[in-house]
Amino acid sequence: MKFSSITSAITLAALTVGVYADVFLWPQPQSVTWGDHALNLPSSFKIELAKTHGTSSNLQLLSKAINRYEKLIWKEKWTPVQTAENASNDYAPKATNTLTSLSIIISDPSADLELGTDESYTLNIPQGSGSGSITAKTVWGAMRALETFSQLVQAKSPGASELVVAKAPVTIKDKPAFTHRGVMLDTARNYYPVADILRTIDAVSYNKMNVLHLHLTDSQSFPLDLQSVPDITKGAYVLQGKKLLYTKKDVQMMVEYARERGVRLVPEIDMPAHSASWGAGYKDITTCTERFYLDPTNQWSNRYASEPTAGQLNPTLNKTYEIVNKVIDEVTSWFPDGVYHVGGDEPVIKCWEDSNEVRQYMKEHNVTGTDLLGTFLSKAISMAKSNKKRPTIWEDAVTSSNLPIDKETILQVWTNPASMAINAGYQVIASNYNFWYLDCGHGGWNGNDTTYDEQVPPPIPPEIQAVFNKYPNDAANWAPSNWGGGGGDWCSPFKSWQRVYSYDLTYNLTKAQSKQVLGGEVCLWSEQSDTTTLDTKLWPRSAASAEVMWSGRYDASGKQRDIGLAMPRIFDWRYRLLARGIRAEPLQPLWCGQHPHMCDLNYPF
Ligand SMILES: *[C@@H]1O[C@H](CO)[C@@H](O)[C@H](O)[C@H]1NC(C)=O
Ligand SMILES: *[C@@H]1O[C@H](CO)[C@@H](O)[C@H](O)[C@H]1NC(C)=O
Ligand SMILES: *[C@@H]1O[C@H](CO)[C@@H](O)[C@H](O)[C@H]1NC(C)=O
Ligand SMILES: *[C@@H]1O[C@H](CO)[C@@H](O)[C@H](O)[C@H]1NC(C)=O
Ligand SMILES: CC(=O)N[C@H]1CO[C@H](CO)[C@@H](O)[C@@H]1O
Repeated sequence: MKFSSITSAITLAALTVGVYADVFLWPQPQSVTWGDHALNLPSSFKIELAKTHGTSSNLQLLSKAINRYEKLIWKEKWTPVQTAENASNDYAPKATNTLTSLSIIISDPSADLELGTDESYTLNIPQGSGSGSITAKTVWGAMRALETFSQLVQAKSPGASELVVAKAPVTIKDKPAFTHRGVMLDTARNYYPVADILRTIDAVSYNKMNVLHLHLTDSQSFPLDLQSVPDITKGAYVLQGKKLLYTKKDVQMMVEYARERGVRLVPEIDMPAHSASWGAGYKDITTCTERFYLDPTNQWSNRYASEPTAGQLNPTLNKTYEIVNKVIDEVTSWFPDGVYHVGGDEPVIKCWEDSNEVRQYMKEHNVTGTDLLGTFLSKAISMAKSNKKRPTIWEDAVTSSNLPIDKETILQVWTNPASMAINAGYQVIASNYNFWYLDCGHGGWNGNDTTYDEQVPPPIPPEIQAVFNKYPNDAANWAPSNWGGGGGDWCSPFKSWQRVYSYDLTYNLTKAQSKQVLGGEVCLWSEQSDTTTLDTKLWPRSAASAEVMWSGRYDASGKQRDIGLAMPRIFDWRYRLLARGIRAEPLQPLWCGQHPHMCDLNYPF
């Protein structure tokens, strides 16, 4: 009798210590060890910069980051939405102590944010009362550590206003698998207000990504208010009387906002194709802008452009290069990052051949359209280099046409295997559209497309039936557009988070070749996206890519990371992004997060 009342007293005491939910981190650090204590955060809890390290202006940025994260943890008071995978992972600590502060030590505070910046860090939370520590080489690594720390902190109980770090002592040793970890956003097919870009920078940094690549201009619009070419904004969208522009002030604000969060803004002005919008102000330097993008045969091979609307820069005129030079000089001066994207994708020679002037030039100089493309890109690349920028271009000009482009250029690989670009001598950024194009799977967007009108599956066309007669096993692949097919979208299906997560950036590459992969970018082309859809299209799928690029496709033991094990963490992370103001789309019914693995495709365990 007496004995049992003592046991119940002990049980009561344990309950007042609290039972904390499991801790979910995203992206997964390279190494974590957990303990079985808990640390309360008193309201006096402080994150401090150790006093010993000089006066680099980067430290002021770090101070701002410290302020942000101090506010964030108290505002967020995170209560995990995901239930622990095993009930025993919801844990009752052996003891509860106090975390008085977190102290940051940086060894190289003047190291700048650039391609290749060291972002490694070590984060230590002790078991007993006292101070935790972050050690990092650079302030940029310390910013990543602050993000991780914020994810360790949770409400003491659901909805409580006290904070706790559970599972202490915690030791995290971390560094990214790839140096270039980005999101590409197309601001030309549809325009995004500046606030959207700032919010995207927030989300990029929460995911420990470090690049926002802005595909600023395209054939449809030129939203950049450049001063050196004043007529260029005649190519900007005007919507209900309002010109949709990014001014120099806007850009400076975005650049600074991004830098404070350890994010590089890489600008792209696409050329020589995807540039009809230049023609609104400078018609004489463009070709085929008055054309429909297809010719009357409607044959793809006879197109003037790969989508509406047609128009390319004329590569034979001195005036073209004068204007291109002004544009590149000014854009590179607005965006301080060391990398500049020259564009270069999807050139269509027929658009050039449409011009009498260009045809005449080709004849006189005995050059092909591909020669002209090589000349154009080489000139644009050397303009970027003369502004001390490392040029990047979309890969297809080099891999499809074998052009002799400066080997310092980074090739962004989207359609061909990375090995093609690497074997040709280039470093690459991986963005294969089969995995990382976030616009895919949304149906077609052409007007007057009657292919959707199929009330019943159409009969197999005779020429396809003939193939199946020969290769019956392939017949299962037959899918009419609306009946299991692509639904009028060139890159369907939709790339689900699992598909995004499965992309192996170094697939089929040797160790030596893999070293040439700088990282990757998920891409959102904006034909069917604007401010109303931005967050749901980007998040949480870009977060899946962020873990691939930070943690790597394989863990320390060489094992491929598992979609099943990632599910509960990304489920919780999506809710955390929501709490931070990012309208990330749901991945599953809430029920699934509350019943771990009960929504799995295969019988659990
Ligand atoms: C949960 O518990 C089961 C059964 O003991 C075990 O097989 C599984 O690995 C555990 N999962 C995790 C994530 O701890
Ligand atoms: C264009 O520039 C080239 C090289 O600078 C020069 O030789 C040529 O005369 C120029 N052509 C015209 C039409 O100005
Ligand atoms: C034109 O160029 C081709 C390929 O470089 C070459 O074979 C041909 O002899 C040239 N023709 C003239 C007239 O120079
Ligand atoms: C794999 O690598 C080989 C050799 O580099 C290359 O020829 C092939 O196209 C690659 N295949 C894929 C699917 O990447
Ligand atoms: C519904 C519709 O407008 N259909 C038209 C689409 O374009 C073709 C080719 O010009 C016309 O023949 C259709 O009438």
